[in-house]
Amino acid sequence: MFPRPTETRQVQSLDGVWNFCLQQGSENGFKSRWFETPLNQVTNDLERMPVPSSFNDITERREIRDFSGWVWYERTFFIPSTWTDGNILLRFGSVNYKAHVYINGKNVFNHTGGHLPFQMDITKLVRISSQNHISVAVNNVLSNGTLPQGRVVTKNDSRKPNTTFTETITRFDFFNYAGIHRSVWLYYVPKTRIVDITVITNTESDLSTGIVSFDIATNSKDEDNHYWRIGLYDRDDKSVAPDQAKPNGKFVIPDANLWWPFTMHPIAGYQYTLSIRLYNKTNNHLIDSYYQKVGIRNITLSKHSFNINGKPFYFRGFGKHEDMNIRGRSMDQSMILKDFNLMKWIGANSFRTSHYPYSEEIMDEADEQGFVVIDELPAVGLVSFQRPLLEQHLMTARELIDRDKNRPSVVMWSIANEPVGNVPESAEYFATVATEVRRLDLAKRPVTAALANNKVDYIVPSLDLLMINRYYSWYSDPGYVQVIQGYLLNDVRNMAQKFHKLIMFSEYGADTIPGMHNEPTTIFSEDYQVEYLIENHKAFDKLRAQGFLIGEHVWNFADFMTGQQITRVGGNKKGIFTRDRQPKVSARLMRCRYWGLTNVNWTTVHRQGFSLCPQMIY
Ligand code: BDP
Repeated sequence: MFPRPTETRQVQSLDGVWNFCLQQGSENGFKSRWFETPLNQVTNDLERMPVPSSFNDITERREIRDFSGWVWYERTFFIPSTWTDGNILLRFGSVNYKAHVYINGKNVFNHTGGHLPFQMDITKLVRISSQNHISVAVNNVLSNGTLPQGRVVTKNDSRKPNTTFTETITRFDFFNYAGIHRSVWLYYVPKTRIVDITVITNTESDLSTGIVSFDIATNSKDEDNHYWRIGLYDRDDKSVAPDQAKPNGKFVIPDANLWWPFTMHPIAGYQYTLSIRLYNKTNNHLIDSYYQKVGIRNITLSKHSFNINGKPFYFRGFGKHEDMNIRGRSMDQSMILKDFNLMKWIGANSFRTSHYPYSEEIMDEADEQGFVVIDELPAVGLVSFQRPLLEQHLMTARELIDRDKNRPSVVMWSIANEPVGNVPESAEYFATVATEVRRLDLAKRPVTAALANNKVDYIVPSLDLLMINRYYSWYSDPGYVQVIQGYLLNDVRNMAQKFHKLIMFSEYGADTIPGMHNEPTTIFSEDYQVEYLIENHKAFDKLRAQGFLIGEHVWNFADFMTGQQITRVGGNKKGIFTRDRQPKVSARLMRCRYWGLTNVNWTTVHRQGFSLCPQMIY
């Protein structure tokens, strides 16, 4: 449950500037108990570090940018003197990759895996009457047992004898940003409280009656002494159905406002509020309350379409990254809102959280603005499938589903991106992950994965539908856009015939240096990107006519930083927008394509300039 303040709950942010240092060479902050003393007493090398942020690009020090190993964060904080009756929780939105958390010198929690929240109870460790100290040791090393995988190699610094440095080799191209990436909260909650909420929505076949089923859990051992008041309210705060008195049940809403994706209905992203209140029977005091947003919609797969509220939904959008200059992979509200505005401008209706779960703030915005999300686990480029990795994969799936299970925006779970295809044991591995995801998600969203080529026989049986990443005339035959249509049509028709599953494009794209132009086109120019996209779109349109293609996501929304590789000039440049969110020439092409794929003809769109854009410019 996201830390939201209510009548019974209070929130205090620990975001701000923390102290920071690297643990280098022979130093061992655990043995030397760095968590017990202020960091300025153990090192002269202290930096001031913003939270949330990646640490890599904040300083002018190369060894911090490229660091592999443990880093230490610390700060002090006060607890309000009124926080005496309840419990005090500490919650991190995400820390990449491992975090060991200490409060006043005591280890309170260790967490493995970035991109997902974790929370701990620190009531017994904090002092109300004086300052408290928090330190967090963070490790960003990737191995065969981490999700995603990677490895660290040690190299000699030839300028100084016996001096080494390390390089992280990743199985993905995006920069391995690390640090406290999302907000840190102190959350004061009642001792007896709501601890979990599950909401499942549906519509009756008339599509106008909405059903909201709910199940609420508490940590109470004394249920008999409590009573509930659970209500459902519309956007104007009007009750839409009689209140209920049990922690599980169902609301039936005649003439419901359904949650529709952007461009599918004039009101996109409509959400109700489930008001949950727990009272004490003896004195009628409010024990706890929480307000959960609810979007009513249903998802079905039919032979030829992916349906939302019974209507075919065609995915138009992007593979993205959480990536921005200076702050790296940090949660950043300005970036989030800018990205949603650009996606609306261009006529997209969906995105994939490639290649890891995105911040709750992004997901909230998708719920709110009616963007459809394919929620991806951080399983990118897996090459080996041992038991410890599987355990981590399952744990991450549990954490993600626990976090996002109530979100109307989330319509599918993607359990991997481009795993290698020729390892027989991956069949059982993915079957186990997919089964667990289906077990955990009571809303039974479809399970999918993004596949790089045709060697997918081991994973496909575990998937409800297929996402495919294809780069004809980029990674093969670069410069020859004339190959695209033939190869794509052949490849995708074969897949459709072989597997009999719905298919969507989850990646296609070409690196493009903004400002580079030529005719006839050559790779890396803006003109080549446009030509490349047009040829792909022609193939998509032919495939669409055959009834198994359910969408297209271009790679990538914006340019993003990568590790240093000779195939990347200042990062991956396949963005339709630059890293600072300005349009390349291709943005207008995509705008025509995406709006052209809608049935929308509303005045608002015309006002935004859509009427200037011919339906199909090619
Ligand atoms: C795909 C990967 C994606 C890369 C992309 C590329 O899924 O993460 O960024 O290639 O090379 O294979 O641009």
